[in-house]
Amino acid sequence: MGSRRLHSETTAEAYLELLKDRGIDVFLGNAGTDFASLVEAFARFEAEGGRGPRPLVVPHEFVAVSMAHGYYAAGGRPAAVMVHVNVGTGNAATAIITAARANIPVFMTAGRTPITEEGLPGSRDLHIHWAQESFDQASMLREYVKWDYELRTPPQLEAVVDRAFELMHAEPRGPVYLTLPREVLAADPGTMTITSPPRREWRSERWPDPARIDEAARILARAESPIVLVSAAGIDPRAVAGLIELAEAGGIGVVEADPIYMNFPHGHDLHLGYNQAGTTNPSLADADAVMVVEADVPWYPALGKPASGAPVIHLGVDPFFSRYPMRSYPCDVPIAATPAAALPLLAEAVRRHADAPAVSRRRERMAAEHRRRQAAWEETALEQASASTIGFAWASRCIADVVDEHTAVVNEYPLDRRFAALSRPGSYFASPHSSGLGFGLGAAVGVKLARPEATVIATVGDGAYFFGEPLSCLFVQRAHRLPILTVIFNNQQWEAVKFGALAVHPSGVAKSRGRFPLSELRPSPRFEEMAKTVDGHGERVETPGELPAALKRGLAAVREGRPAILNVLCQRNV
Ligand SMILES: Cc1ncc(C[n+]2csc(CCOP(=O)(O)OP(=O)(O)O)c2C)c(N)n1
Repeated sequence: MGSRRLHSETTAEAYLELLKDRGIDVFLGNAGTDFASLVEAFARFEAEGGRGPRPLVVPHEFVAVSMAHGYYAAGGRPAAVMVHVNVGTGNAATAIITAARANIPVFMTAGRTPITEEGLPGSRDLHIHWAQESFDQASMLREYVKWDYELRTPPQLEAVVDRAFELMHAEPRGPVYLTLPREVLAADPGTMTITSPPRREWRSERWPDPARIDEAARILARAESPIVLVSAAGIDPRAVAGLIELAEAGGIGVVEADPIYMNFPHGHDLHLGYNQAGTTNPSLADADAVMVVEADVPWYPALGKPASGAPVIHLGVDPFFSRYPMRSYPCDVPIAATPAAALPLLAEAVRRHADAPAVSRRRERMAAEHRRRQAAWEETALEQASASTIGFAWASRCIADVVDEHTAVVNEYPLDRRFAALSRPGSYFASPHSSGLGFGLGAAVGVKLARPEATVIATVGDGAYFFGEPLSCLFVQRAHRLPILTVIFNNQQWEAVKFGALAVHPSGVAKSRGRFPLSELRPSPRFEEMAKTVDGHGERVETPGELPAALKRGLAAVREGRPAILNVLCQRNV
């Protein structure tokens, strides 16, 4: 067992060295006076050679946490985020809700106003140090973090950090929250010896119950029209491979239900399309066996359900979504397991139970349906190519056309996957279902941070763009050399709000008058001009024919290292 001696003048210094030792490479900070000893420690590392993570200043807390989210989703490694006491925590809260609902580990930390009113290095010396104290600072986040704690004294540093790490990684994963009082960070920790590498291993796949695998395999093998509904398994490329193996073993159609990742290749002949906000895939009603894989909302019961006789299997690390207060999907066969571990076993069991000619028949039938649906989508996209206004289908299609094997798309809603044929694991990241608007911009910059060689495209609505703290994101792109292309689908409204009114009041006054107060975003700003503030590239695009070349120009600017913004004037249906 190894150990390391830390030679640190302050606990802050030891803390940063410890984070680096535990695999934290980036420290996303939005600082205040609580950071005093961390600023000093980073300055010392700069002078003496890096012993800590790379510090990146991020001018808004929501962006910092969204970046950590994208960074983990794309790279599989958590980032440290630190914000200023209670006020910074408040600004970060929406992004923490998002990370929690997506099971994304974030090492979330905040200063804590000095405890003492005088007498210690770091004691209070400003008006804010009284007014920023909370009775219970962590209570703001407690419902959405897996663990919270305050670093009370330097000797517990290693134990506290290791506890945070094991719990954020334990399944189901999620953010943790640690507060760091100023006196503790400023204190001399004395000589500190840490265990390195740590003896707090957390990697442990959840293997499925073999009896449940067999039961599920029999159901899937015997069905005539079995389908899988999947949302989030694709964060792990092994799960994508496992899903392909399962689908092919049983002739099982796959529907991506409001997908958060690329879960199953769009072009695979068993891909049957999508469920997306407000629409249920037609295959659901025809299915005589349904398997839900890492999907919190596999269908919308108010709009359509599987046939009552169709057995339902749920597979996921937490197939009951235990942190959701209410969720009532029928479940006949629960399989609590890591999808990447369970899917190959299930595929193998299905092969054992299935009748090969029946599988071929099913597959042929599904493949015909796949081709029919794809042809219809193709037709819609091409029809929009000659419209006078840009439609969402055409815009989605044009974006997919510029995607190569190094591109990642981060989509906060508008990109419609039916028209964007993505097939590579890790090529797509969408807004998690808790839908705290603004996620997309910061997450996209985080993806770029995890994969500096990748071309990153963020697709956002004009509404989402406002929420994403765009100036902070542009600052980060230039300051930290993380340029991305942002494509704004600008329909000059919050159309989701309008759809909500129509769904609840289908023949109401709003509909008959064609007026939807509180949903219009007019006059629309010249979003493209924001690029000028960071020497980036900005364009306004108004007609379908202009879009392909504009995308190419945007990407060329990004390749030169400049942030790019396309303000695309468009409507969902044209
Ligand atoms: C923080 C936050 N505030 C408000 C909402 C409610 N909301 C959901 S979608 C939406 C509109 C988004 O507008 P835009 O990105 O332009 O997409 P559109 O609805 O026009 O397609 C709003 C306001 C939310 N999800 N999150």
